Amino acid sequence: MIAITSIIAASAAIIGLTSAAPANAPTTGVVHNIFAGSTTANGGLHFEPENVVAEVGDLVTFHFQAKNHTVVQSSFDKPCEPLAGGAGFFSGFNFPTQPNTENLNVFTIQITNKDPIWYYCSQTVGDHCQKGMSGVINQNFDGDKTLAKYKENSVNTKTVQPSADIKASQGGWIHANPSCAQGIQCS
Ligand SMILES: *[C@@H]1O[C@H](CO)[C@@H](O)[C@H](O)[C@H]1NC(C)=O
Ligand SMILES: [Cu+2]
Repeated sequence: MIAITSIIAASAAIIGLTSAAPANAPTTGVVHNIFAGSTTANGGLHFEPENVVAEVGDLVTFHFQAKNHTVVQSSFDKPCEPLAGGAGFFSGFNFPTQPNTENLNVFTIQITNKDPIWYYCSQTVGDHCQKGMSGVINQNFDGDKTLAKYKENSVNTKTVQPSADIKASQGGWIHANPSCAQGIQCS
């Protein structure tokens, strides 16, 4: 687990790729790290871990690995499409990464309620979402809206980008990857 202080320190030194600053909401100090592009699972078209339980005030940090992935918030009902109304998060295409490294930057969101958060990778070259590159935070484990079902429903969809400017991130913030200062190779 990464201390919240290192996240805040890292975000202060940022390159300003994204407009959203860290939310002023109270934080628990808990950071969940999710790795986009695991080289072992599903040919790298994978978020690891792809099913996370997080509390209100926790942070979720996406670390990008090899290839050129994104993370986009979606609904369960419309896989591979952004959440309606433009309210969801989007990392933007800002993280092309060399094999066996992590990107120099990460994308962090804050959990503000306990509703399920569905997300996918919007890379169309190679149809990442249709091939199962998706995940969930706070799935309702009593219901039938499962991640397996989301992936099944993804297969015949067409990926939609949240905005015409595919680098325009929203709903979270881009900041220096704290792992790079801790011995992880970054590119
Ligand atoms: C990343 O993917 C996007 C969308 O397919 C593409 O426009 C962009 O050129 C890619 N970047 C690199 C460095 O490959
Ligand atoms: Cu991807």
